[in-house]
Amino acid sequence: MSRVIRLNSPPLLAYGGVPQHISTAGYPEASKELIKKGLFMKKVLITGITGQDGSYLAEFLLHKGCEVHGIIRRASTFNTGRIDHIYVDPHAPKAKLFLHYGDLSNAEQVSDIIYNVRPDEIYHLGAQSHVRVSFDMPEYTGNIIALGTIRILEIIRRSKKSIKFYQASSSEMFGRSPSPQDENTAFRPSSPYASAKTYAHWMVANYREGYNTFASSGILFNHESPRRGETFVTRKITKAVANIVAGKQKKLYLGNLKAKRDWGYAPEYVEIMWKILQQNKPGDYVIGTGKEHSVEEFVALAFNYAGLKHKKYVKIDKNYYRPTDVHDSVADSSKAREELGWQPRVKCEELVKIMVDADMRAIGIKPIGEGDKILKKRFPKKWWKAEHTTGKN
Ligand code: NAP
Ligand code: G4F
Repeated sequence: MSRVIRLNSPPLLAYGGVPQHISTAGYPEASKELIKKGLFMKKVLITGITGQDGSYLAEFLLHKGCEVHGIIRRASTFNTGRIDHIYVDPHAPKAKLFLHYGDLSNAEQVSDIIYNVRPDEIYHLGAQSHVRVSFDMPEYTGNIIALGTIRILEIIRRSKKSIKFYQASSSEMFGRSPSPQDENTAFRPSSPYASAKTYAHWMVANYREGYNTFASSGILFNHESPRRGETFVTRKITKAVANIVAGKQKKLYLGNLKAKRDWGYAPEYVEIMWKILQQNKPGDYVIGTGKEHSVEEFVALAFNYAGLKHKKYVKIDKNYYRPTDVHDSVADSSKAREELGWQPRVKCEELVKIMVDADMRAIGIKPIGEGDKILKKRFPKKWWKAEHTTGKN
Protein backbone atom coordinates (compact mmCIF):
# COMPACT_ATOMS: atom_id res chain seq x y z
CA MET A 1 0.00 0.00 0.00
CA SER A 2 1.46 3.37 -0.94
CA ARG A 3 2.04 5.94 1.79
CA VAL A 4 1.09 9.51 1.07
CA ILE A 5 3.29 12.25 2.47
CA ARG A 6 1.86 15.72 2.76
CA LEU A 7 4.68 18.19 2.57
CA ASN A 8 2.40 21.07 3.24
CA SER A 9 0.80 20.10 6.51
CA PRO A 10 1.51 22.67 9.22
CA PRO A 11 -0.72 22.85 12.26
CA LEU A 12 -3.95 24.50 11.31
CA LEU A 13 -3.89 28.14 12.34
CA ALA A 14 -6.90 29.87 13.72
CA TYR A 15 -9.25 31.22 11.10
CA GLY A 16 -7.91 34.46 9.71
CA GLY A 17 -4.33 33.64 10.59
CA VAL A 18 -1.58 33.46 8.03
CA PRO A 19 -0.39 29.92 7.35
CA GLN A 20 3.39 29.79 7.74
CA HIS A 21 4.53 26.63 6.10
CA ILE A 22 6.96 25.16 3.67
CA SER A 23 5.34 25.23 0.30
CA THR A 24 5.71 22.54 -2.29
CA ALA A 25 4.10 24.63 -4.97
CA GLY A 26 6.92 25.22 -7.43
CA TYR A 27 8.08 21.69 -6.66
CA PRO A 28 11.72 21.52 -5.68
CA GLU A 29 13.48 18.47 -7.11
CA ALA A 30 12.96 16.40 -3.98
CA SER A 31 9.19 16.88 -4.17
CA LYS A 32 9.19 16.04 -7.88
CA GLU A 33 10.80 12.74 -7.05
CA LEU A 34 8.13 12.01 -4.43
CA ILE A 35 5.36 12.84 -6.88
CA LYS A 36 6.91 10.48 -9.42
CA LYS A 37 6.97 7.69 -6.88
CA GLY A 38 3.37 8.37 -5.94
CA LEU A 39 4.33 9.33 -2.39
CA PHE A 40 3.16 12.91 -2.53
CA MET A 41 -0.39 13.95 -3.23
CA LYS A 42 -0.87 17.42 -4.60
CA LYS A 43 -3.88 19.37 -3.30
CA VAL A 44 -5.85 21.50 -5.73
CA LEU A 45 -8.83 23.80 -5.33
CA ILE A 46 -11.28 24.45 -8.17
CA THR A 47 -13.78 27.30 -8.24
CA GLY A 48 -16.63 26.53 -10.65
CA ILE A 49 -16.23 22.77 -10.18
CA THR A 50 -19.90 22.17 -11.04
CA GLY A 51 -19.53 23.81 -14.46
CA GLN A 52 -18.55 22.26 -17.78
CA ASP A 53 -14.81 22.88 -17.42
CA GLY A 54 -14.68 22.44 -13.64
CA SER A 55 -16.24 18.99 -13.89
CA TYR A 56 -13.80 17.79 -16.55
CA LEU A 57 -10.87 19.36 -14.74
CA ALA A 58 -11.80 17.69 -11.44
CA GLU A 59 -11.94 14.34 -13.21
CA PHE A 60 -8.61 14.98 -14.94
CA LEU A 61 -6.85 16.00 -11.72
CA LEU A 62 -8.22 12.99 -9.85
CA HIS A 63 -6.86 10.87 -12.69
CA LYS A 64 -3.49 12.62 -12.14
CA GLY A 65 -3.59 11.54 -8.48
CA CYS A 66 -4.43 14.89 -6.89
CA GLU A 67 -6.66 15.51 -3.89
CA VAL A 68 -9.34 17.74 -5.37
CA HIS A 69 -11.35 20.35 -3.49
CA GLY A 70 -14.15 22.30 -5.12
CA ILE A 71 -16.28 25.28 -4.18
CA ILE A 72 -19.99 24.83 -4.80
CA ARG A 73 -22.90 27.19 -4.34
CA ARG A 74 -25.88 26.31 -2.26
CA ALA A 75 -28.91 25.91 -4.52
CA SER A 76 -32.46 24.74 -3.88
CA THR A 77 -32.09 22.34 -6.81
CA PHE A 78 -29.14 20.01 -7.36
CA ASN A 79 -26.29 21.72 -9.19
CA THR A 80 -23.84 18.83 -9.00
CA GLY A 81 -25.13 16.87 -12.01
CA ARG A 82 -21.81 17.13 -13.82
CA ILE A 83 -19.76 15.74 -10.93
CA ASP A 84 -22.11 13.17 -9.43
CA HIS A 85 -20.30 10.34 -11.24
CA ILE A 86 -16.97 11.15 -9.55
CA TYR A 87 -18.30 11.94 -6.11
CA VAL A 88 -17.77 9.47 -3.26
CA ASP A 89 -18.72 9.84 0.36
CA PRO A 90 -15.94 11.97 1.95
CA HIS A 91 -15.81 9.46 4.85
CA ALA A 92 -14.74 6.70 2.48
CA PRO A 93 -11.04 5.89 3.00
CA LYS A 94 -10.21 6.48 -0.67
CA ALA A 95 -12.14 9.75 -0.98
CA LYS A 96 -10.11 12.33 -2.90
CA LEU A 97 -12.83 14.76 -3.87
CA PHE A 98 -14.13 17.24 -1.30
CA LEU A 99 -16.75 19.92 -1.79
CA HIS A 100 -17.09 23.16 0.19
CA TYR A 101 -19.96 25.63 0.17
CA GLY A 102 -18.93 29.11 -0.86
CA ASP A 103 -19.68 31.97 -3.21
CA LEU A 104 -17.26 34.19 -5.08
CA SER A 105 -19.14 37.23 -3.80
CA ASN A 106 -18.10 36.37 -0.24
CA ALA A 107 -14.39 36.92 0.45
CA GLU A 108 -14.55 35.71 4.03
CA GLN A 109 -16.00 32.34 3.12
CA VAL A 110 -13.58 31.80 0.21
CA SER A 111 -10.68 32.83 2.44
CA ASP A 112 -11.81 30.32 5.07
CA ILE A 113 -11.82 27.54 2.47
CA ILE A 114 -8.37 28.44 1.14
CA TYR A 115 -6.83 28.65 4.63
CA ASN A 116 -8.32 25.33 5.64
CA VAL A 117 -7.60 23.42 2.43
CA ARG A 118 -4.16 24.98 1.87
CA PRO A 119 -4.04 24.04 -1.82
CA ASP A 120 -0.88 23.87 -3.91
CA GLU A 121 -2.80 25.06 -6.95
CA ILE A 122 -6.02 27.00 -7.46
CA TYR A 123 -7.91 26.76 -10.75
CA HIS A 124 -10.24 29.73 -10.80
CA LEU A 125 -13.06 28.86 -13.20
CA GLY A 126 -16.10 30.14 -11.32
CA ALA A 127 -17.98 32.85 -13.20
CA GLN A 128 -21.30 34.14 -14.45
CA SER A 129 -20.12 32.86 -17.81
CA HIS A 130 -23.03 33.68 -20.13
CA VAL A 131 -22.27 36.70 -22.33
CA ARG A 132 -25.92 37.48 -23.23
CA VAL A 133 -26.93 37.29 -19.56
CA SER A 134 -24.11 39.70 -18.65
CA PHE A 135 -26.01 42.47 -20.48
CA ASP A 136 -29.00 41.83 -18.21
CA MET A 137 -26.88 41.49 -15.05
CA PRO A 138 -23.81 43.70 -15.57
CA GLU A 139 -23.24 44.58 -11.91
CA TYR A 140 -23.53 40.98 -10.69
CA THR A 141 -21.30 39.78 -13.54
CA GLY A 142 -18.63 42.33 -12.56
CA ASN A 143 -18.89 41.40 -8.90
CA ILE A 144 -18.37 37.68 -9.51
CA ILE A 145 -15.85 37.77 -12.36
CA ALA A 146 -13.79 40.90 -11.68
CA LEU A 147 -14.01 41.24 -7.90
CA GLY A 148 -14.27 37.48 -7.38
CA THR A 149 -10.83 37.13 -8.94
CA ILE A 150 -9.27 39.92 -6.92
CA ARG A 151 -10.69 38.38 -3.74
CA ILE A 152 -8.75 35.16 -4.40
CA LEU A 153 -5.57 36.94 -5.50
CA GLU A 154 -5.61 38.95 -2.28
CA ILE A 155 -6.09 35.84 -0.15
CA ILE A 156 -3.08 34.25 -1.87
CA ARG A 157 -0.96 37.38 -1.43
CA ARG A 158 -1.83 37.71 2.25
CA SER A 159 -1.24 34.02 2.90
CA LYS A 160 2.45 34.40 1.93
CA LYS A 161 2.17 30.85 0.57
CA SER A 162 3.28 30.23 -3.00
CA ILE A 163 0.00 28.85 -4.28
CA LYS A 164 -0.10 28.56 -8.06
CA PHE A 165 -3.11 30.31 -9.58
CA TYR A 166 -4.85 29.65 -12.90
CA GLN A 167 -7.21 32.30 -14.31
CA ALA A 168 -9.93 31.35 -16.81
CA SER A 169 -9.49 34.27 -19.20
CA SER A 170 -11.53 34.41 -22.36
CA SER A 171 -11.19 35.16 -26.07
CA GLU A 172 -14.21 37.45 -25.53
CA MET A 173 -11.67 39.96 -24.14
CA PHE A 174 -10.40 40.53 -27.71
CA GLY A 175 -13.89 41.65 -28.71
CA ARG A 176 -13.71 43.24 -32.13
CA SER A 177 -9.91 43.22 -32.48
CA PRO A 178 -8.96 41.68 -35.83
CA SER A 179 -8.45 37.89 -35.97
CA PRO A 180 -6.38 35.78 -35.62
CA GLN A 181 -5.68 36.80 -32.04
CA ASP A 182 -2.63 36.02 -29.95
CA GLU A 183 -1.20 37.07 -26.57
CA ASN A 184 -0.20 40.48 -27.98
CA THR A 185 -3.53 41.34 -29.59
CA ALA A 186 -5.22 44.39 -28.02
CA PHE A 187 -8.27 43.74 -25.85
CA ARG A 188 -11.43 45.48 -27.04
CA PRO A 189 -14.08 43.92 -24.79
CA SER A 190 -17.62 44.44 -26.04
CA SER A 191 -19.81 43.04 -23.26
CA PRO A 192 -20.03 43.37 -19.47
CA TYR A 193 -18.74 39.78 -19.30
CA ALA A 194 -15.71 40.55 -21.47
CA SER A 195 -14.96 43.80 -19.60
CA ALA A 196 -15.06 41.97 -16.25
CA LYS A 197 -12.78 39.21 -17.61
CA THR A 198 -10.37 41.86 -18.92
CA TYR A 199 -10.19 43.52 -15.49
CA ALA A 200 -9.52 40.13 -13.88
CA HIS A 201 -6.92 39.27 -16.52
CA TRP A 202 -4.98 42.49 -15.89
CA MET A 203 -5.15 42.02 -12.13
CA VAL A 204 -3.61 38.57 -12.57
CA ALA A 205 -0.75 40.15 -14.56
CA ASN A 206 -0.45 42.84 -11.90
CA TYR A 207 -0.10 40.32 -9.06
CA ARG A 208 2.37 38.30 -11.10
CA GLU A 209 4.54 41.36 -11.70
CA GLY A 210 4.00 43.23 -8.44
CA TYR A 211 3.93 40.42 -5.88
CA ASN A 212 5.65 37.57 -7.68
CA THR A 213 2.48 35.47 -7.48
CA PHE A 214 2.66 32.35 -9.68
CA ALA A 215 -0.45 33.42 -11.58
CA SER A 216 -1.15 32.35 -15.18
CA SER A 217 -4.02 33.01 -17.53
CA GLY A 218 -5.35 30.72 -20.21
CA ILE A 219 -7.04 32.90 -22.83
CA LEU A 220 -9.33 30.18 -24.05
CA PHE A 221 -11.47 30.30 -27.15
CA ASN A 222 -14.89 28.63 -27.16
CA HIS A 223 -14.81 25.01 -26.11
CA GLU A 224 -17.82 22.78 -26.02
CA SER A 225 -18.93 19.29 -25.07
CA PRO A 226 -22.01 17.29 -24.15
CA ARG A 227 -21.59 18.88 -20.70
CA ARG A 228 -21.98 22.41 -22.10
CA GLY A 229 -24.76 24.47 -20.53
CA GLU A 230 -27.93 24.14 -22.57
CA THR A 231 -28.31 27.86 -23.29
CA PHE A 232 -24.95 28.22 -25.06
CA VAL A 233 -25.47 28.11 -28.80
CA THR A 234 -23.71 24.81 -29.66
CA ARG A 235 -25.51 22.75 -27.03
CA LYS A 236 -28.81 24.48 -27.76
CA ILE A 237 -28.39 23.35 -31.39
CA THR A 238 -27.26 19.75 -30.76
CA LYS A 239 -29.97 19.21 -28.14
CA ALA A 240 -32.60 20.59 -30.53
CA VAL A 241 -31.43 18.21 -33.29
CA ALA A 242 -31.81 15.23 -30.94
CA ASN A 243 -35.23 16.47 -29.78
CA ILE A 244 -36.44 17.04 -33.35
CA VAL A 245 -35.34 13.54 -34.41
CA ALA A 246 -37.20 12.17 -31.37
CA GLY A 247 -40.30 14.19 -32.26
CA LYS A 248 -40.09 16.27 -29.07
CA GLN A 249 -39.37 19.69 -30.62
CA LYS A 250 -40.63 21.40 -33.78
CA LYS A 251 -38.57 24.58 -34.17
CA LEU A 252 -35.24 25.98 -33.00
CA TYR A 253 -35.16 29.72 -32.23
CA LEU A 254 -31.75 31.39 -32.50
CA GLY A 255 -30.24 34.88 -32.70
CA ASN A 256 -27.22 36.00 -34.73
CA LEU A 257 -26.34 33.23 -37.20
CA LYS A 258 -23.51 35.17 -38.82
CA ALA A 259 -21.19 35.35 -35.80
CA LYS A 260 -18.11 33.16 -36.14
CA ARG A 261 -16.36 31.26 -33.37
CA ASP A 262 -13.28 29.06 -32.94
CA TRP A 263 -14.91 25.97 -31.37
CA GLY A 264 -12.84 23.21 -29.73
CA TYR A 265 -13.51 20.21 -27.50
CA ALA A 266 -13.57 20.97 -23.73
CA PRO A 267 -11.63 17.95 -22.31
CA GLU A 268 -8.59 18.98 -24.34
CA TYR A 269 -8.82 22.50 -22.91
CA VAL A 270 -8.79 21.38 -19.27
CA GLU A 271 -5.67 19.28 -19.92
CA ILE A 272 -3.95 22.45 -21.09
CA MET A 273 -5.05 24.38 -17.96
CA TRP A 274 -3.11 21.85 -15.91
CA LYS A 275 -0.12 22.06 -18.23
CA ILE A 276 -0.07 25.85 -17.94
CA LEU A 277 0.39 25.57 -14.16
CA GLN A 278 3.15 22.95 -14.51
CA GLN A 279 5.44 25.40 -16.36
CA ASN A 280 8.49 26.80 -14.60
CA LYS A 281 7.31 30.35 -15.12
CA PRO A 282 3.81 31.85 -15.06
CA GLY A 283 2.41 33.52 -18.18
CA ASP A 284 -0.50 33.99 -20.56
CA TYR A 285 -1.45 31.50 -23.27
CA VAL A 286 -3.96 31.74 -26.11
CA ILE A 287 -5.68 28.38 -26.66
CA GLY A 288 -7.89 27.59 -29.66
CA THR A 289 -8.07 25.44 -32.78
CA GLY A 290 -7.13 28.19 -35.26
CA LYS A 291 -10.26 27.53 -37.36
CA GLU A 292 -13.54 29.39 -37.27
CA HIS A 293 -17.09 28.58 -38.32
CA SER A 294 -20.25 30.65 -38.32
CA VAL A 295 -23.18 29.76 -36.09
CA GLU A 296 -25.11 28.93 -39.28
CA GLU A 297 -22.36 26.52 -40.37
CA PHE A 298 -22.54 24.80 -36.98
CA VAL A 299 -26.33 24.55 -37.35
CA ALA A 300 -26.04 23.07 -40.86
CA LEU A 301 -23.40 20.54 -39.74
CA ALA A 302 -25.58 19.36 -36.84
CA PHE A 303 -28.82 19.08 -38.84
CA ASN A 304 -27.07 17.44 -41.84
CA TYR A 305 -25.50 14.86 -39.54
CA ALA A 306 -29.01 13.82 -38.51
CA GLY A 307 -30.23 13.87 -42.13
CA LEU A 308 -32.29 17.05 -41.64
CA LYS A 309 -32.44 20.37 -43.54
CA HIS A 310 -31.87 23.14 -41.01
CA LYS A 311 -33.76 25.84 -42.94
CA LYS A 312 -37.00 23.94 -42.28
CA TYR A 313 -36.57 24.14 -38.50
CA VAL A 314 -34.51 27.22 -37.60
CA LYS A 315 -36.26 30.53 -36.89
CA ILE A 316 -34.77 33.83 -35.79
CA ASP A 317 -35.78 35.37 -32.47
CA LYS A 318 -34.36 38.88 -32.04
CA ASN A 319 -34.36 38.43 -28.25
CA TYR A 320 -31.25 36.30 -28.62
CA TYR A 321 -29.35 39.14 -30.29
CA ARG A 322 -26.90 41.05 -28.10
CA PRO A 323 -26.51 44.84 -27.94
CA THR A 324 -22.96 44.22 -29.19
CA ASP A 325 -21.66 40.86 -30.40
CA VAL A 326 -18.22 39.56 -31.35
CA HIS A 327 -18.35 39.03 -35.12
CA ASP A 328 -15.46 36.68 -35.55
CA SER A 329 -12.92 35.03 -33.33
CA VAL A 330 -10.01 32.79 -34.23
CA ALA A 331 -6.98 31.86 -32.18
CA ASP A 332 -3.31 32.08 -33.04
CA SER A 333 -1.96 29.58 -30.50
CA SER A 334 1.65 29.58 -31.75
CA LYS A 335 3.04 30.26 -28.26
CA ALA A 336 1.07 27.38 -26.69
CA ARG A 337 2.07 25.10 -29.55
CA GLU A 338 5.75 25.84 -29.01
CA GLU A 339 5.88 26.00 -25.21
CA LEU A 340 3.13 23.57 -24.18
CA GLY A 341 2.96 21.26 -27.17
CA TRP A 342 -0.68 22.29 -27.70
CA GLN A 343 -2.17 20.31 -30.58
CA PRO A 344 -5.98 20.14 -30.62
CA ARG A 345 -7.27 16.74 -31.73
CA VAL A 346 -10.96 17.41 -32.36
CA LYS A 347 -12.16 19.57 -35.28
CA CYS A 348 -15.43 21.47 -35.20
CA GLU A 349 -17.07 19.02 -37.66
CA GLU A 350 -16.17 16.19 -35.27
CA LEU A 351 -17.24 18.08 -32.17
CA VAL A 352 -20.71 18.46 -33.71
CA LYS A 353 -21.01 14.69 -34.13
CA ILE A 354 -19.76 13.97 -30.60
CA MET A 355 -22.35 16.38 -29.16
CA VAL A 356 -25.30 15.22 -31.31
CA ASP A 357 -24.58 11.57 -30.49
CA ALA A 358 -24.46 12.36 -26.76
CA ASP A 359 -27.70 14.36 -26.86
CA MET A 360 -29.43 11.56 -28.75
CA ARG A 361 -28.30 9.02 -26.19
CA ALA A 362 -29.39 11.31 -23.35
CA ILE A 363 -33.00 11.47 -24.54
CA GLY A 364 -33.11 7.75 -25.18
CA ILE A 365 -32.72 7.42 -28.95
CA LYS A 366 -30.01 5.51 -30.75
CA PRO A 367 -27.07 7.78 -31.63
CA ILE A 368 -25.86 7.86 -35.24
CA GLY A 369 -22.50 6.69 -33.90
CA GLU A 370 -19.86 8.66 -35.83
CA GLY A 371 -19.18 10.86 -32.79
CA ASP A 372 -18.59 7.79 -30.63
CA LYS A 373 -16.11 6.46 -33.19
CA ILE A 374 -14.25 9.77 -33.26
CA LEU A 375 -13.90 9.70 -29.47
CA LYS A 376 -12.55 6.16 -29.51
CA LYS A 377 -10.05 7.00 -32.23
CA ARG A 378 -8.80 10.30 -30.84
CA PHE A 379 -8.80 9.35 -27.14
CA PRO A 380 -7.94 5.66 -26.78
CA LYS A 381 -6.94 6.32 -23.16
CA LYS A 382 -9.65 8.77 -22.24
CA TRP A 383 -9.70 9.77 -18.58
CA TRP A 384 -13.30 11.05 -18.29
CA LYS A 385 -16.04 8.56 -17.56
CA ALA A 386 -19.29 10.33 -18.32
CA GLU A 387 -19.90 11.80 -21.76
CA HIS A 388 -23.14 13.44 -20.85
CA THR A 389 -24.42 14.82 -17.59
CA THR A 390 -27.57 16.44 -16.39
CA GLY A 391 -25.84 19.78 -15.80
CA LYS A 392 -27.90 22.71 -17.00
CA ASN A 393 -26.91 26.38 -17.25
P1 NAP B 1 -19.97 27.22 -16.68
O1 NAP B 1 -20.33 25.87 -17.17
O2 NAP B 1 -20.98 28.31 -16.79
O3 NAP B 1 -19.54 27.08 -15.12
C1 NAP B 1 -19.41 28.20 -14.31
C2 NAP B 1 -19.15 27.73 -12.89
O4 NAP B 1 -19.03 28.87 -12.03
C3 NAP B 1 -20.27 26.86 -12.29
O5 NAP B 1 -19.70 25.87 -11.48
C4 NAP B 1 -21.04 27.86 -11.44
O6 NAP B 1 -21.75 27.28 -10.38
C5 NAP B 1 -19.88 28.68 -10.90
N1 NAP B 1 -20.32 29.98 -10.38
C6 NAP B 1 -21.10 30.89 -10.98
N2 NAP B 1 -21.31 31.94 -10.16
C7 NAP B 1 -20.66 31.67 -9.01
C8 NAP B 1 -20.54 32.33 -7.77
N3 NAP B 1 -21.15 33.50 -7.54
N4 NAP B 1 -19.81 31.76 -6.80
C9 NAP B 1 -19.21 30.54 -6.99
N5 NAP B 1 -19.31 29.86 -8.15
C10 NAP B 1 -20.02 30.41 -9.15
O7 NAP B 1 -18.66 27.76 -17.38
P2 NAP B 1 -17.52 26.94 -18.16
O8 NAP B 1 -17.91 26.88 -19.60
O9 NAP B 1 -17.22 25.72 -17.44
O10 NAP B 1 -16.32 27.96 -18.08
C11 NAP B 1 -15.40 27.91 -16.99
C12 NAP B 1 -14.67 29.24 -16.91
O11 NAP B 1 -13.96 29.47 -18.12
C13 NAP B 1 -15.58 30.45 -16.72
O12 NAP B 1 -14.86 31.38 -15.94
C14 NAP B 1 -15.75 30.99 -18.13
O13 NAP B 1 -16.05 32.36 -18.08
C15 NAP B 1 -14.38 30.70 -18.71
N6 NAP B 1 -14.30 30.48 -20.15
C16 NAP B 1 -15.10 29.55 -20.73
C17 NAP B 1 -14.97 29.30 -22.09
C18 NAP B 1 -15.81 28.27 -22.77
O14 NAP B 1 -15.88 28.28 -24.00
N7 NAP B 1 -16.43 27.35 -22.04
C19 NAP B 1 -14.02 30.02 -22.85
C20 NAP B 1 -13.21 30.95 -22.20
C21 NAP B 1 -13.34 31.17 -20.85
P3 NAP B 1 -23.26 26.72 -10.57
O15 NAP B 1 -23.12 25.35 -11.19
O16 NAP B 1 -23.80 26.69 -9.20
O17 NAP B 1 -23.96 27.66 -11.49
O1 G4F C 1 -22.59 30.07 -27.28
P1 G4F C 1 -22.48 31.50 -26.97
O2 G4F C 1 -23.43 32.05 -25.97
O3 G4F C 1 -20.97 31.76 -26.57
P2 G4F C 1 -20.07 33.07 -26.45
O4 G4F C 1 -20.90 34.29 -26.36
O5 G4F C 1 -19.07 33.04 -27.56
O6 G4F C 1 -19.37 32.89 -25.04
C1 G4F C 1 -18.81 31.63 -24.65
O7 G4F C 1 -17.48 31.53 -25.10
C2 G4F C 1 -16.59 32.51 -24.51
C3 G4F C 1 -15.21 32.28 -25.12
O8 G4F C 1 -14.94 33.28 -26.02
C4 G4F C 1 -16.57 32.33 -23.01
F1 G4F C 1 -15.69 33.20 -22.47
C5 G4F C 1 -17.97 32.53 -22.46
O9 G4F C 1 -17.95 32.27 -21.06
C6 G4F C 1 -18.91 31.54 -23.13
O10 G4F C 1 -18.52 30.24 -22.74
O11 G4F C 1 -22.67 32.38 -28.31
C7 G4F C 1 -21.88 32.17 -29.45
C8 G4F C 1 -22.44 33.01 -30.62
C9 G4F C 1 -22.70 34.46 -30.27
O12 G4F C 1 -22.26 35.28 -31.31
C10 G4F C 1 -24.21 34.56 -30.16
O13 G4F C 1 -24.74 35.83 -30.50
O14 G4F C 1 -23.71 32.45 -30.97
C11 G4F C 1 -24.62 33.51 -31.18
N1 G4F C 1 -25.99 33.01 -30.99
C12 G4F C 1 -26.94 32.95 -31.96
N2 G4F C 1 -28.08 32.47 -31.45
C13 G4F C 1 -26.51 32.54 -29.84
C14 G4F C 1 -27.84 32.20 -30.13
N3 G4F C 1 -25.98 32.37 -28.61
C15 G4F C 1 -26.77 31.82 -27.64
N4 G4F C 1 -26.25 31.61 -26.42
N5 G4F C 1 -28.09 31.49 -27.87
C16 G4F C 1 -28.66 31.66 -29.11
O15 G4F C 1 -29.85 31.37 -29.29
